[in-house]
Amino acid sequence: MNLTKRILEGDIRAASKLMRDIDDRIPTALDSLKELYPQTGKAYIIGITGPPGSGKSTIVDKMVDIFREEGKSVGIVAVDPTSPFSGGAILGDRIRMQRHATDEGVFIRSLATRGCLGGLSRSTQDIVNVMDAMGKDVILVETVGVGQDEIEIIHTAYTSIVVLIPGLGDDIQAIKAGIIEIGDIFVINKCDREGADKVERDLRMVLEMGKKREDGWDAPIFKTEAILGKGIFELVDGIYRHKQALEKSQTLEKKRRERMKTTFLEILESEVMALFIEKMEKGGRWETILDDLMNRRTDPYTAAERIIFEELKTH
Ligand SMILES: Nc1nc2c(ncn2[C@@H]2O[C@H](COP(=O)(O)OP(=O)(O)OP(=O)(O)O)[C@@H](O)[C@H]2O)c(=O)[nH]1
Ligand SMILES: [Mg+2]
Repeated sequence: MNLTKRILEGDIRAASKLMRDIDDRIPTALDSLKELYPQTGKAYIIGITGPPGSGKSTIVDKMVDIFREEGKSVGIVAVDPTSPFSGGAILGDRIRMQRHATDEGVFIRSLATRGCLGGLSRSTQDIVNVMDAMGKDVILVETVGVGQDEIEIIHTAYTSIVVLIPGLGDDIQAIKAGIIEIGDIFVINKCDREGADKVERDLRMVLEMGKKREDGWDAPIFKTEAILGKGIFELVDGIYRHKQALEKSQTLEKKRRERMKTTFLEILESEVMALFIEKMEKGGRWETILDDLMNRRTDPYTAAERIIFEELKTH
């Protein structure tokens, strides 16, 4: 039986094989992704981001308990852009979900920044699509909230959760610029620690100062103590309420459309780039172009236009 068929039947080993092939950029992976695509679009995608060590994985782990109790199957993608050590195999330390490792209804995959052509966001999307086609009801994407990449990844989610912890101090100002806008739901985790109320007050202030959201959604704040599972039920309920609000206001359709556009542009971009790079490498043209640029015989703008023009002419 072929790989695609096995994946559609929920075969975990087949799915893992495809995900490895995607990582290694094996050309047949693209064929499988094409075949799987019609079966995607059913899963509900949730993004969770926040500072390193804020408890994202612990929260995910506890949410999975609830989803499983409700009979939902779950996919987890842990994006790990900072660690040079991971690469699809780490399921141990950084991801605290071993408890679910033997559960057939939970599929966990971690992802690093390597193989960067097309970007982390594209790779995440591919993996999410495989899990979606496998029939996962809920897909959780965990990413450390530090840079632009993470924000892009979060855009693929329908509900985005931003995790903060006490003791961030003035950092909330720094975070504000980047990730506050993307939060549909906020979590203050590690509420057993001192300062949870202060973070909450600060966050509320920042949220109130910000402009009112177009979709009319008022982002709630949940206080959790994830290691003990405290507040997680309320959080999951908050996700369901957000989902309902999205459906009611037809924003979910809009989000799906936007997500589609991002994916398509990313694929287009990476395919076009791959094409041009291959072209330049083949003809040994890299050196010529670089020489010309170094000697100021040409400028990078003209050089780029020339390559594009030549390519278009030959088609
Ligand atoms: N005190 C306290 N510790 C917590 C809580 N939740 C999680 N932790 C601990 O915080 C540490 C980091 O938790 P993780 O869930 O791995 O955090 P993370 O955000 O996924 O970390 P990275 O993926 O490495 O960025 C672990 O030692 C957890 O046990 C909490 O509510 N209170
Ligand atoms: Mg983690």
